[in-house]
Amino acid sequence: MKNSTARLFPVFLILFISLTNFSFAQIDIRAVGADKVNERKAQGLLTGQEKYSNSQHQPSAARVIPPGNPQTQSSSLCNCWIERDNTWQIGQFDYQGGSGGPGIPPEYRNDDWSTDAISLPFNFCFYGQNMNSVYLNNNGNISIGATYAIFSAVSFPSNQYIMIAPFWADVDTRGALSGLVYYKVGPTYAIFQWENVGYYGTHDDLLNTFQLIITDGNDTIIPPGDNVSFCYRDMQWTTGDASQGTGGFGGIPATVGINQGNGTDYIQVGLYDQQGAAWDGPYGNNDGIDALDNQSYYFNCCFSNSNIPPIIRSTAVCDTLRLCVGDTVLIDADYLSPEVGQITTSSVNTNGMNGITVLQQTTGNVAHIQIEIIADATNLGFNTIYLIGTDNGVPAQQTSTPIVINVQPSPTASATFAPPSPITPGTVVTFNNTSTGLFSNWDFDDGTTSTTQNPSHTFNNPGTYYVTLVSMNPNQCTDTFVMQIDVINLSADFVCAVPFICPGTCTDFTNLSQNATQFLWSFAGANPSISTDMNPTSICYNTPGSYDVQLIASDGANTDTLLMQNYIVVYPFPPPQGIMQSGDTLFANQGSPMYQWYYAGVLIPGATNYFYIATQSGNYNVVVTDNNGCEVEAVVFDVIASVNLLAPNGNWELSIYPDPVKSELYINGIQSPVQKEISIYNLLGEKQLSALLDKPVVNCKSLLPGMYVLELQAGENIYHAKFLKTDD
Ligand SMILES: [Ca+2]
Ligand SMILES: [Ca+2]
Ligand SMILES: [Ca+2]
Ligand SMILES: [Ca+2]
Repeated sequence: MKNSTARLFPVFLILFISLTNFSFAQIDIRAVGADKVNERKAQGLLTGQEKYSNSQHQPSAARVIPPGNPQTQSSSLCNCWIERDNTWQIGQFDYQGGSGGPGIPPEYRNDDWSTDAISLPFNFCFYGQNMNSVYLNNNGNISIGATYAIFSAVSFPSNQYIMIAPFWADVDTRGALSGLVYYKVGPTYAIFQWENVGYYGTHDDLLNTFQLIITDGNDTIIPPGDNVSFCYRDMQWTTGDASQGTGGFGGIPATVGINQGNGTDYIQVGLYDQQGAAWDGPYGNNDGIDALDNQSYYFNCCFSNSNIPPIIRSTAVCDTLRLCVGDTVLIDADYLSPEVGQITTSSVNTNGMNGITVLQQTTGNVAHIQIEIIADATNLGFNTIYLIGTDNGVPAQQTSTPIVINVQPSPTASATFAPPSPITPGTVVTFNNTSTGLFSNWDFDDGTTSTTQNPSHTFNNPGTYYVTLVSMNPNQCTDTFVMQIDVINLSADFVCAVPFICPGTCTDFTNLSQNATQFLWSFAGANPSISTDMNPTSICYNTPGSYDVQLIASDGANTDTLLMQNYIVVYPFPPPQGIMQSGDTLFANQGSPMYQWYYAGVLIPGATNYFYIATQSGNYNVVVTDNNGCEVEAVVFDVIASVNLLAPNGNWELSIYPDPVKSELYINGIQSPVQKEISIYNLLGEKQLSALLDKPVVNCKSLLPGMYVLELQAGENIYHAKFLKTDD
């Protein structure tokens, strides 16, 4: 929309401009009244074409700084900015203008005013013509042939304005916080600087800082081959209130570029109307103000009506990059065609330098290239590489940007240390520096450092330490070497779940060591007697006694030993067992706390008394557990079951009747008057009754129906008989 307006606009304006210039420029601002002009702009009634003169303007020639001025310094792609000093002067904005003027000495704060022509003591080549004076206009531009009070910019090309515009927008330096516009003229250059300038109307909340340099084309203040430089520091606003801006943005965009006024010779960098750093090239979308921050642009605007070589845009390209071997640097550059529709390609000429990789390379109206340089030992000293932008104009033009890279040798950092990691707290570590650099800087990662060549250091606390050695050459190139040292609390510890065991049994050990990786166990009196397992199992002890266990835990470098004396207790052997058979009743030795009978190797549930009445013929065994829980076993073969008789132990017999019995059970054959102890067990060996008998009868009425065993103890003799109890 804006571009098409700009193209139609000039047809009507050529005559109009000369007319308006003539008419307004001749009217003294004092005759019109500055307040009235200001009021009209505030009301939106000024077009910017209106221009008034100031009859009280006193021409004062610009000071020309003599050659050899020590303040002159060259700018570079890396640092285009020329610092202002006391050889500069404030722009005298009281010659011609519109709103907000004329400026009043000494600061000449104003809105849309211009200086009188500033003479150039050199030829400034502008599209084929040598220019010897320019006007400095407050609104971010200089012009040739006429002052400009216009505050709303137009897109280039335009056949209206002969203008070099680092930032054509509605600058307003009347705000209290706004800076001023300065300039300096040297023998072969002129510099113009808008320093922290505010925007219309009188706003100073956002400020822009930018610089314009023009030269004779040879001055080294800007890179060779160019005669115009735009250089930016922080840029913060784009649009004044009279250009439909709000809060410094929106409305009619600011224009950055150069315009010869013939509709064909021009350069445009972009049109800016918004916050942020968006930038898609000179045309396309409007651009963000921060895309200009710290940028530099160099142009040769001496060519007339010809294809302009691509223009580089880069902040990273310095005149000399100093790199140490191994350093990595990224360089980004854009090449503007800059003509609408032209396509530029980017490339790099490494010129024999190694370690250069093209990471990004795009082609378009704006071509982008990103290269990575890893400084290589094969390129010590000065190297020159070239970033190149080539357009597809006729004839094709190429811009080759030299980048000088000084590669410095780097040392190699390396070291050894002893004893090896891991170490235990309090260990003194001795470092042996094998670096090639002259200077060493150690960081032990515990808050202490050293510059000793071969330091020793004590690590007092457990942890992982990254000891860093920086080795440095006299040229400040460095290399870094990092060593990991683990400081650990090594401890041997273990437990045995069952440290009290029966002879002939085995036990297991559980490792509780910390930070150990290797283990050596010693088991006195056991089989095996040593083990290197982490958790040894099946450590067997045959002989009663108390035994030591020792564990030596190691992390490969350090050891810790734990000796547990008399830790394993092996119980005495349990008393031997045997089975005696009496009839169908089997007797183990009495007096042990636990018995378990087995028939044919199969556990008989409930058969846990010291005797068992065989209910079927075959092989029986009993496992007897002693007070320590140790077991012993006895076996009896070929038992004949169902022999129901009282066992008299040889010399006399007893009998019981009736059988089955309902209540009174009589025992016949008891030798009186010896007192007898009687007990009745069920078949599981559980005692049901017991009594001292003074006559040979037992009342069995309370017994449940079933088979029972009567046990009679007379002195040292014990007798057994089986009987059946029935219901009444
Ligand atoms: Ca202005
Ligand atoms: Ca900015
Ligand atoms: Ca754009
Ligand atoms: Ca071009």
